[in-house]
Amino acid sequence: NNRTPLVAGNWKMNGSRSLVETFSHSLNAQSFEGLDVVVCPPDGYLSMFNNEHFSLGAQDVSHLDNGAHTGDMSTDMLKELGAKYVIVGHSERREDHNETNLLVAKKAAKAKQAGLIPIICVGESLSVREAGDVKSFVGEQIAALFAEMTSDTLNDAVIAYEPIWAIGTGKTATPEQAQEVHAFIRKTLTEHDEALAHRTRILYGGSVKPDNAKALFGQPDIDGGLIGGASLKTDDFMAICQAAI
Ligand code: G2H
Repeated sequence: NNRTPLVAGNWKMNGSRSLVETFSHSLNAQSFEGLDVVVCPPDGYLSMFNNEHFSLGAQDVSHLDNGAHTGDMSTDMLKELGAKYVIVGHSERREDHNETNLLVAKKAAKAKQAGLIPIICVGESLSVREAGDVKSFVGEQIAALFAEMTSDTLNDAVIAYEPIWAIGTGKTATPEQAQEVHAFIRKTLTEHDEALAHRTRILYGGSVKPDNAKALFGQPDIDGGLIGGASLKTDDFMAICQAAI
């Protein structure tokens, strides 16, 4: 395939001004030929980066333009702060803020419309997996996107498969388990638009570490990773980036 691999670090509610400086320095000292590298810090840190060799992303965005929505950030604000990407529908937002498939689809559509690249997260809980319902569950999350977006508007969007049972738990999906769902997601996209399915980058997320990254990224339908815990240490994050090249 000719998809450019992508590694995105999701700092979640972590980091500091000094970590921003450390990352700016370390990542700019490196060149990542043939790889897109993205760092997604809390919004307030976005404009503190000096990002010559990598891009910035936000961790969430409002599906609305502006107005009386205390605490929310708009696509235009994120763009002014330097974001090129935005994560939408992370399981922590779905859980902590009751975000539904419909809202996530609206956020993704809004991001695309504003010229941001959405990294749309999907993935099942342990109970869904144990019940054998992974494909119907993830299939519904993908189908919801097409209710708000066409294959034209989904163009260039990124999908991240993050099994909830593997997030921050140290339990990674095996490369085979991940590949099976990635292939399913690509097949689901194919049913809508074959060219879109071929182009779309599908990232794996959930306890990716330097020592398991290579095997995961080596799978045919895994086009990089969304990295949480290991994205807070420059050495680990850069080792994971190297594994994707
Ligand atoms: C999944 C992932 C990054 P971690 O949430 O989004 O986090 O790598 O810590 O499991």
